[in-house]
Amino acid sequence: MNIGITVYPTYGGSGIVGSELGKELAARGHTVHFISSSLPTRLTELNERVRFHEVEMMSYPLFEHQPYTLALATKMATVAEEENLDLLHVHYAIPHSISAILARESLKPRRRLPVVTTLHGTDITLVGADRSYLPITRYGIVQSDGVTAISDYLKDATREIFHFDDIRVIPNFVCQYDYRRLEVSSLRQTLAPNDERLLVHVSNFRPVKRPVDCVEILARVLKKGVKTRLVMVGDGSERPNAEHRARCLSIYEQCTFVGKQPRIVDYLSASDVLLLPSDQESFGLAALEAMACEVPVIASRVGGLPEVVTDGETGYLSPVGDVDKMAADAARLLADDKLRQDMARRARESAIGRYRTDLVIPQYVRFYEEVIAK
Ligand code: GMT
Repeated sequence: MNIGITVYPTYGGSGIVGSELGKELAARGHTVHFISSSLPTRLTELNERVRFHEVEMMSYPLFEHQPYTLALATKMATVAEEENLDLLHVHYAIPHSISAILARESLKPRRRLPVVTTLHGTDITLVGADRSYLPITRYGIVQSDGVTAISDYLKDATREIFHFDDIRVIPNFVCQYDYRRLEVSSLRQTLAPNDERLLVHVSNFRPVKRPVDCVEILARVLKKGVKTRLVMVGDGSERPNAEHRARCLSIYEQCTFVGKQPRIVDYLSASDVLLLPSDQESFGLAALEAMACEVPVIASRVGGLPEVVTDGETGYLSPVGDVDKMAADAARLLADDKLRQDMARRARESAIGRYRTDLVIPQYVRFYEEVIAK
């Protein structure tokens, strides 16, 4: 198949999922055309089967805000014609599904261009549900030729908010070969030089991820007498608040803020437990990637996280903001090697057993075939 894929190139899990999906499809013989404002971060290598088409934006003094949605629609239609696309798959409903539908309609009746929209979470629960975007988001979803969601939770949320439920749940996935525990003793030595246990948090440090809670959890774990450090991977608006809180609690020396990192697997492989205390999480790709690297997860019991993390088996779940319980669970795990190692093994088994690429990518391919055949 010849598939067009649009993602947000620089930010968030939906861009990662769309980019990895494209690479996996290409590895299975399909040709993938990424259509986006810049090269998606995870797309390090372009070749005959993985191509990139940049959306060009004309600036004009009259445009207070550049009409990206229209420029994207134009590019989608152009690529569809020039590259003979069979289907357009957009990740994140706003504004990508609207652009895709405009592109599809502009090509009628010359060419058929089915549109598949994958819902990732905040496009429904935060942005899409906002009064200013709700009707147009609903339109984009209803008008798509096929809609997928990354968890049962998100399908249910979409039904409730948008009264629409013709949605196929296709979960996020992880490559079992790329995401596995590596030997990274020198990184571990740098991050935990005195043989401390190591907590890790990986996110884009937006308020919804509650990174400040990670610092609160570390403070409580240390009070329980477990020698521990925290490595904070990523960057975003909450990072200064997390750093400030660590200074206030006099534990800044036990934290390492490393910013955005290209080799997340190395940081996961160096760590003992992942903290994901999010306010909302429709799936929790960070949890899945950690589990694949044998890192148990301490997370909030929200959204799709209970589908990914099994409480007491592959990690522990707590109410949002319950840093006391999260710290108690973390301390127990960090102090008990046998408990942690058992959980780490089960975490990998669960991640690979349910979400490995071989299981999930064919679900997308089948869905495309069904949509094209409609
Ligand atoms: O929350 C983010 O990091 C960004 C956001 C996105 O759309 O890029 O993530 C959503 O999609 C991810 C990939 O499918 C999911 O793993 C995240 O759970 C989801 N985030 C939220 O629902 C808050």
